[in-house]
Formats: sequence, C-alpha cells, structure tokens
Amino acid sequence: IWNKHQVKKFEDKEGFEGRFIGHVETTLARSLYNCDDLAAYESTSLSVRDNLIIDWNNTQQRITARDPKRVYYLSLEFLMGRALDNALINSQAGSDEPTSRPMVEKSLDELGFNLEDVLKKEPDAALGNGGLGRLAACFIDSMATQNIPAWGYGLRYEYGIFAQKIIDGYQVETPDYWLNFGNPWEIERNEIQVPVTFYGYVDRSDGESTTLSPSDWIGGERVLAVAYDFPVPGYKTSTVNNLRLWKAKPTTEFDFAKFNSGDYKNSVDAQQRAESITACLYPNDNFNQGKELRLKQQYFWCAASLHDIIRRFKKTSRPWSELPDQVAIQLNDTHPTLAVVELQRVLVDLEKLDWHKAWSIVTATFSYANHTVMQEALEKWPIGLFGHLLPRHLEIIYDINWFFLQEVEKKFPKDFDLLSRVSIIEECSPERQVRMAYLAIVGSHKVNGVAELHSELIKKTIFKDFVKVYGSQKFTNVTNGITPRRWLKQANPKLAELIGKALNDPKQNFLLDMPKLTELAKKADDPEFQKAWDLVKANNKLQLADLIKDTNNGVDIIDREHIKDTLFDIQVKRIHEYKRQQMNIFGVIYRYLAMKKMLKEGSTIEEVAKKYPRKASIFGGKSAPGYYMAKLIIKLINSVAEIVNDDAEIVDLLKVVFIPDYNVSKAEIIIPASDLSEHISTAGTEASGTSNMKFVMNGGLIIGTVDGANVEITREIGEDNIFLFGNLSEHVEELRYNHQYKKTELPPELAQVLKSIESGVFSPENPNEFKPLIDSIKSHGDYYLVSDDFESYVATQELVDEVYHTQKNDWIKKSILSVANIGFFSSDRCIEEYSETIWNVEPVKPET
Ligand code: 26W
Repeated sequence: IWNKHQVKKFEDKEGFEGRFIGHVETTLARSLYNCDDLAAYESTSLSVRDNLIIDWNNTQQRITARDPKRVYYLSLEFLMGRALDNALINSQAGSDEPTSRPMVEKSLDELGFNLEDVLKKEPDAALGNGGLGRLAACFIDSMATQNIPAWGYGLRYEYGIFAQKIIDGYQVETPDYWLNFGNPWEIERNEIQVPVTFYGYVDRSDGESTTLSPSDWIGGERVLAVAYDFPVPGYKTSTVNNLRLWKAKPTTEFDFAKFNSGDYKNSVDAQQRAESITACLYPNDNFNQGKELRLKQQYFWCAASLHDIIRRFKKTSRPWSELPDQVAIQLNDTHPTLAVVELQRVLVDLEKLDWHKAWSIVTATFSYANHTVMQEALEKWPIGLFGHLLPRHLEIIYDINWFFLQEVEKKFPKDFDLLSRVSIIEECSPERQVRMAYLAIVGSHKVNGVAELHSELIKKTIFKDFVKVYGSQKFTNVTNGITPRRWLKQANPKLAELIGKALNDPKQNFLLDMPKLTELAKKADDPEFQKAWDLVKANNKLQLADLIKDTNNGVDIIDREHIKDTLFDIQVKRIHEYKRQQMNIFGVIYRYLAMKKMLKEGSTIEEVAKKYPRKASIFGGKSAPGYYMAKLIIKLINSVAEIVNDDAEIVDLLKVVFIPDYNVSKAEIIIPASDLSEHISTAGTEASGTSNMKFVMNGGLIIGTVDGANVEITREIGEDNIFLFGNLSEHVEELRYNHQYKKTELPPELAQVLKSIESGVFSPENPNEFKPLIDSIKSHGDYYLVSDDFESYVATQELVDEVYHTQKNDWIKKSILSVANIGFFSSDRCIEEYSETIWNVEPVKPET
C-alpha cells in the first residue's frame, strides 16, 4: 500500500500544472480566477517544493543507510536571498530538460502568469549581514551540488537585516518582517523541540564533585527550540540537503503554572523573553557589541544544534570515540564557539566521559574559520555576564584554559608573558573577558583564513602566539568562492548562454566545472564574439537603469541613449570605513571639481568629455544602525549625488547614484551590469571579499587594492586585466605610525576635495556636516590611509577612463579573459578543499 500511494515528482508540464492548480485550490483555498501573482508565487513554490521534498527524503534515507561522515555547518547567518528561481535552476524536472525553469515558465505563461513577475513576489531571506552570511549560502549550495552529506544549522530570525530607506539622504532602518505572507520554503517540524536552559547554578552540595567531574547544572530559565527545515537542492543532482533553523518558543509547563496562579503578567513576560531570542538578527557587520541577548542566541542555537547532531549519532550505537569519524562541525567564525564547550559539557557531565578523553573527541570534531582581523569585531565576553547566563560553561572554559596553559608552560617554561598573551581569559580592567577566538583555536583541530593573504596575516598578527604554541600545521587557508549557479546562471542567464555556446556546451555543464572556462580565452579576440559579449553587458546595464529608476521615484538618472559608452562604476557592500566608500566619493568629487574647473577656464563640453568621459558612479550598502561614521558616508554620497546630478553645466557626463536597500536580489541585477567595480579596502583589512569574484565572473573589471582575494584574482586573471593601486599591507603599520608621530602632508588632490566639502559645496545649509569625516583624516591619524592611497587611486581611475573610452575592444578582451580565468573562485572548489583537508568527508552520490 505504501508503494501504491508513493508520491511522485512532476516531470512535465502537465504534471506541474496539476500540482499548481491543486495547491491554488486546496492549500491556498482559492480559485484560478482569483489567483494573483503572489498566490501564483506561493503555488509555484509549493509545487516545486513538493519535488524537492521527495528528493530530500531520498537523500536523507540514502545517507542514513550508508552512514558516512557528515558535515555540520554552524553559521549565525545564512544570507540566502530568493529560493524559487534557484530551485527552478537547480532542480531537473524531466530528463530532457537541463533544469525545470523553461518548462515552468511556459506552463505559467499558459496559465496566464509571467514567471519574472511571479519571481519578484518572493521576499529575500535576508538572515545575514554581508560576506560571512552570503558565504554560508554559497557553501550550502556547493555542498548539495557536490553530494556532500551536510546540514546547515542556524537561527530562524523573525526579522532579517533591516530594510534601508534613504530619507533626505540619511539611512533610516525599517523592520524586515519577511514572514509576513508565510513562507512556502520552510517546513515547520513541530515534532522536533529541544529544551534549552539558561542561568541557574551548579549544584555541588554533594561535597564531592569538582569542576572536572560530572556536575549538576540546575538551569533557571527554560525555552524550547523548534526546528524549521529548508530544502537545499544541488545543481544537476537529485541530492537535496537540509538547512535547519531554530525558532525559540516558551515551554508550556513553565507558564501554565504561573498562568494558573493568576500571575498573567509574569507568564506573558516569560513567553516574550523566550520569543525574543530568535526575534532579530544583530545588524552589525564586523563589530562586536557584547549584548547578553546575543550570547543567549548563540547558546540557544549551539545547544539545540548539538543536541540534534548527538541524537543522530547515538542512533548508530557507536562508541563516543568514533564521533570524530562520523561528524565534522565547522564553526563559521567564532559565533558558534559555545558548541565546543557544550559538547565537552555533554560528554563530561551527562555521558560521564573522562575529561581528557572527552576533550580529544571535541577537538577532533571541530574546525574554525576566521573571517576578520578587525580588532573591534573579535568576540569577547565579560565573565560576569557569561557566568550569570552559563555558569557551568564558564567553569568548563576555566578548566580548558587551565590544561591548555599547562601544555604551553611545558613547551615554554617560565614564559609568563606568553601565558598571559594566549590565555583564553583576558585579564583586563574593569573585568576579565573570555576570548572566543582563542577558545575556538584551542577547541579545533584546524583553523583557516579565507584568502591566502588573510591566512598569512592572521599567522603573523592576531594568532601569532598560537603558531608558536601549536606549530603552523594547525593553520591553513581555504580561499573563498561563490556559487556560479546563482551568480552566473541565475543573475546573468544571457552571459551563461553565450558562454555555453562558445564552449560548445549548450547544457551548461561548465557550471559544475568552472575551470573549463579557460577555453573562452580563444574567443577573446574574435570581433563577433566581442560584439555579442558587449551586447549582453549593455542589456544588463539597461536592466540596472530600470532598477535605479524604480528606486528613484520613477525618475531616470541614467541616460539610456548613451548607455554603451557610460562607464558603470559600482561599489556595493556594507558601508565601513575600512572598505573606504569615503575614498570613492572623494574621487567622484575630485572628478566633478576638475570638470567644473575646465569649463570655468574656457574648455568646451566636448573637451571636458574627452578628459572625463561618461560615467555613472553607483553605490549601495547598509551601515550598522549605530555606526555614526558609516552613516555620514551615506549622507555624503547622497549630498554629492544631489549637486552633481542637477548640475546642467556638465550635461550628464557624470551621475552619482545611491541604490537604497542593497540585498541579494538587487545584487543579482547590479553585479551583471558593472563595467568596473571597486574593492578598495585599506591593504590588510578585507579578509577576502567575495563580491570581487562575482563582478569578475560577470565580465566586470576591478579597480582594487592589493588586499584579500584581489591578490589571487590578479594571479588567476593576469595583472593586465585588473587595475591595482595603493600601498601594500606590509607598509600599513609604518604609514599609520607616520600619521601618529610625524607631520604628514595631504596630497593636493585630496586637500582640494576636503576644502570643497568644508566650504559647504555639498551641504550649503550646514558646511560642518561632514567635519567628522574630514577630521578622521586630518586630525585623527587617518587610520584607513585614505591620504596615502588617494593620488594613486585618482591616477588609476584616469587610466580606467582611457582604456574604456579609447580602447574599447581591449577592454572587452580583458573582460572575456577575466571570465575565462575566474573558475578557481567557484565555491565548488572551496568545498572540495574543506572536504579533503579539514572535514575528511566524501560525497554520497545518488544512484542514477
Ligand atoms: C560580532 C559581530 C560580527 C559579525 C559578523 C563580527 C564579525 C562578523 C563577520 C565575520 C564579518 C564578515 O562578514 N567578514 C567577511 O567575511 C567574508 C567571508 O569570508 C569575507 O569575504 C570578507 O572579507 C569579510 O569581511
């Protein structure tokens, strides 16, 4: 009977239509005549989801049966964006179609819907801030595509990263209630509820137990973690992995008692306290605020995830010593480091393993990836706050530290300085702190950085002493990558098609083997191919012009007539002083002033256009709500835009645009439209960057500093195909020293720009408005070295103009050659490296 009623995937148009109408009429309880685009989106998603769930079930059964080693990717952020288009591209419906997309498009058309309009109804799943969260999303796509038995674990925030509005030039944050219309992509698992406790005390009333022996933690507050599953389909494989996100809800016993006794207020308070745990994502990128609720989120998530992982492991009745052969847990930065402590607690307190035996299991299970060297981003928790929330965990950390320091002392006797430098507990006033990065290193068998330069840098700077203690074998590099399914095929279908044709690969198998793109190089000089290449870019620029118009109250800023010879110069990423959007906008001001000066001195507009040809300077990105300087940078960009765009004298030669609310779905439109993108961080500050890879994969060139993955991008695509400038990371320290202790002059180009800002050209009502930005350079040591890099930045921008406007064929050739050699940056390569060198896991392929 089971077999007779087995649910089958739809495989053709008929099948899809049946599903679609079925969901409209039953799940949504509507009729086709009363079905708008939103309902069509829901119904299409539910239909596609049905197929995914069938594959999901098969994948999970296969893995249970074969019982291989599994990977668990712990990340507080998964910046997934939209799911439907990706699912249509990744899943195969019928055997003759490479993906279900064209078939579903046709079906919807016949049913009276336009797929593009339907796709736009989906809100972004914006459960992340920036690079770290988007990397997690790319990695789970690649893990599924490569048939790696892997689950992601995270939190199901009710509110994702805030939506950004720009009002009078200022960033205003509004809540992102992304679940407003429900979410067809999540499967609520009400049967999976894990209790998690906080606060309380450790009971030692037996007078015998020590911190090293099984101890009784009597928790004070109890909440439940409910599982929500999201299917993660691989490309051209029937593997569907799982992303499990936890939601916090109150326990019933707890508030029933209070409710009964008439204490309504307290009962409601307890309920709200529980729900607040997964209410919002912290909107800070690279900045640690140290709030208790954040630590609570972290423990809630780590405890629930570990419980789930252990439950699965226990089903196989293996001895604990085999845990590291069955389970690899990847820490995405230090945010999940509590999982290390929680596993030690479970093994010692609940499973009664000997401390040292337990600890060797723990360290063999975990690995830690570092994503930033920014001091202000490193997580540290005051022990008062920590011990209050997690008293038993603090004891365990002290003991981990005690044994660790003994090890160090054995290797380096009497080096007390070293001991205090590597201690997991920082002795500082007013209060001692737990250094989470150090705990993560001590608790893992491998530590990696995310680009070669970054991995070298952490060994020389923030983790130097640990290289001394452990040797350098513990430290490794896995350079970041991006999924070409979303960032090439989905975002830029026309380019993917053109590449497929050129490679004689119309089914686009190259998306699974990106190094194959090198064959494109043969076409780099072919005038016909160059023309086709340029046409794809021009069309993408038109689409971006539409987006800009939409976000600008329907007013066209970009001149469509001249779109082909307007250089689209784009910088989209979180707004941060170290990423130096301020340098970019100073460069725009410099250009504008120079144009005005030429006109004033009698040049014709044609002469001006020759020196400063058409350019659209496009910005986008969110500032952390409490980051004053970043917000001021946004305001400056918008103030400059207002003056420049309205200046009739320069007749459309220069346009400045700030696109509000930059997110994944906007990135999919913005990135394919770039001629040039800016990756101009102070050398040594950007761990890797991943949008640099996305832009190049879409045929854009880069202007950038010798930082993060720019270094390896240059190596792969060739230095003729990238515009590098600025000081190198090895000189940063000395330059900063000079600003502090010697008198340094501003370069005249920059002095002129700062002077115009100070005189109120861009803020006539308040000439002082941007003073803090100017002071940070002139009076506060110019920490990000804008003054040191400005001249070479401006000079390099002029070189860019020259190549773009006088050697367009050469430009297109660079673009083709870049794409041809960007294959290394597929996240598939990352997953292979992690699997082989860190996780020691192998693919489990579906039977064909
Ligand atoms: C505690 C607050 C906090 C929140 C997020 C601190 C640090 C973070 C992230 C680690 C910051 C981040 O996203 N880092 C970025 O990681 C990307 C993926 O590896 C890199 O490409 C970026 O260069 C890096 O800035």
